[in-house]
Amino acid sequence: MRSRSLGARLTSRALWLASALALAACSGSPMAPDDTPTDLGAADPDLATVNPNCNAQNCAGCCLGDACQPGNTTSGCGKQGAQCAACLTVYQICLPAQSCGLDPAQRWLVKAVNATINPTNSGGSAWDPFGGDPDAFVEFKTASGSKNTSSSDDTLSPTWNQGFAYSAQELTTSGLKLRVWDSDPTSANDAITNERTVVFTEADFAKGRIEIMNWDGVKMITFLLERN
Ligand SMILES: [Ca+2]
Ligand SMILES: [Ca+2]
Repeated sequence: MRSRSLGARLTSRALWLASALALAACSGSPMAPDDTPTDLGAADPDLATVNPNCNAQNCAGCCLGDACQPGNTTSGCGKQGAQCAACLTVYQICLPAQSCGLDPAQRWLVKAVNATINPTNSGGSAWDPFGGDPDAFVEFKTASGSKNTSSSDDTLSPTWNQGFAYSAQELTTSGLKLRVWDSDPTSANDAITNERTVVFTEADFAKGRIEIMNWDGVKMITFLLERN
């Protein structure tokens, strides 16, 4: 039992080391800082696995096997002799710093797909006279102005499939101020939700969608993120 548990500990340490190395390679980090030319000796056990044909000393880009690559393409991204990374082309490019990431200039369509609305407003009344269901639309607001989807009328399950395009830079910094309204022709529109600022993350772009649950009068709403 003792040796078995020691074995498990060693395996877990090996896995940890392997993931740490993989992370360093993905982020294009340089090799360990002590890998200076004076350290390069057969006696140094740290350097046993350094590739003599492609490493931090002889490759400014990234290594693909023995070959040093420029390290600035989506399929081979990296610097200072790190292993070349393949960027996730759904949303990443090889950035000027030679690491994979979201292209800040890329424009993305943020599309309101559909929602489920509570049957009553916060006061417990129907959204419209005579028990009428709401005519929901979504407002998208940024520093440069406000835009609305059209309304999906007389339903607690609106569908829009409409949206607007913004740069990744804007979506990941200031974000979007979103709000759902009930369009009312003869009075001020009823607010189905309060305004909510959504700042998008790389994980949202990787997933290509966000869902918001239990947002005031909205039980659930889905937005898609599509390259524009
Ligand atoms: Ca109303
Ligand atoms: Ca209405």
